[in-house]
Amino acid sequence: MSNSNAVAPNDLSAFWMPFTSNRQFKQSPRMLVGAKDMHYTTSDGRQVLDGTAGLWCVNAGHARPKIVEAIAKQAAELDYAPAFQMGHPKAFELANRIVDIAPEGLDHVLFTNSGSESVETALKVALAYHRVKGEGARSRLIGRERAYHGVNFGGISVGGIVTNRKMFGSLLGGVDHMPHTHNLAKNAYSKGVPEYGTELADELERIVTLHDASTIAAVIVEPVAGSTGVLIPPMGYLKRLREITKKHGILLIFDEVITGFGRLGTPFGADYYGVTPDIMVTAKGLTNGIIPMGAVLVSAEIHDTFMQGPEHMIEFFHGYTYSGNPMASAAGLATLETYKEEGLLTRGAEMAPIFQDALHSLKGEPHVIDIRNIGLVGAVELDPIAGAPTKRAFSAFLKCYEDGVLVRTTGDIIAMSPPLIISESQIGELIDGVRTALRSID
Ligand code: PXG
Repeated sequence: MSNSNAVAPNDLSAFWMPFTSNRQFKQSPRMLVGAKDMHYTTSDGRQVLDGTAGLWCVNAGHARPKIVEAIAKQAAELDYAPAFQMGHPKAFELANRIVDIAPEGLDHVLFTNSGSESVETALKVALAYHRVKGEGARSRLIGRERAYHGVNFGGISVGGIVTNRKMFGSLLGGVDHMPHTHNLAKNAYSKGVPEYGTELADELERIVTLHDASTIAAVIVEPVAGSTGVLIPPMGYLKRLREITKKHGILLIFDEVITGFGRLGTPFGADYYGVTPDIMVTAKGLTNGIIPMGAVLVSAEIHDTFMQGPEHMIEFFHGYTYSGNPMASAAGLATLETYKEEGLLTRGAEMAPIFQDALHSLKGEPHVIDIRNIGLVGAVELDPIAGAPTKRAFSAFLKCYEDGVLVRTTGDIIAMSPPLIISESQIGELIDGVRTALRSID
């Protein structure tokens, strides 16, 4: 393929790549040089089916014209505006459009530049909210084992992935964790929301009893834990967390960085489960992954609590140089328009049964010990090679890529989260790619 971008850089050493086996990559690089709709183009001119929406973010597919045009136009019109004590119209417009599609009761938006920053922002809002209300003793944060809430200090403190935590000292104090909800013995090969384990939500009552509710600020959970390998909470679990938090005056934060913007077949995970949190953390799909941006939604009750004191005073001492920046706002607006025009925030619900059937056809293939799915998220868990965890899934990933299909792996779990525009035949192609890989690896 003649594409001037297709020339691979000749020295890969300077870039220390994120969450990557750098030495393995630099020995045999996997370089992407183009993308359109459902496909990437590689530096050697191959087409690769995107089974992961980039990193769970390109929900409308790649290089969508409306978004591309909006960014180009915005760059020429207003490239940057100071984020503090100044405004520009598109940030306000985008906040309104987000509130329009968000669950009822989430009425105000703080902008960030990533999921990790959205998490930090949400935790800080929660702590400050109680303090402004005169309940500053509520300083504890409760997360969950195996949770992923980004990579900054608050996020890894409430997060529960050991490899992401163990190198970084004692983290935030006053954090406790609920147990994760993964239960292969009872829930293996569940289709959609698994049946067993609702009572795990009652562990929150135990934690509240241990510390006393008056010391707890917030509970944070992913409606579906994505990064750790697609752990879908059991039936009734999130409703129960909502009841317990409400009863004790504890804020409930949903980290919807992955589940937001149509991934489960509903606009947000909160809609899928019929549970509204006090704070919702988003990023990724907000701008279709094109320009980094996150948004934290809060209830009117939380927002209004801060709006007091002298009017010339800053109400919340927090924000980023790029909060709501013009380029990201333009990308966000065009993305939400694309979702709306094409019905993408609910298309996942139509495609989910097709995806589910295709995915579960992998039962019985070599190494497979579980398959799980919800909306357009799927996971295939493999039996790890004794003494070499993660190796088998990584081999499957490499084989898939060689054969023209992009999947993600975490531990020995293969995860899939294709763009929401995926067709039935492309679902077949994706699953067949995984099947071929499973049959060819050790
Ligand atoms: N919260 C959740 C629930 C996430 O999944 C973040 C926060 C952090 O977002 P940023 O934008 O700071 O990366 C995430 C990110 C994967 C994968 O393949 C998942 C994420 C990022 C990269 C890869 O599982 N999730």
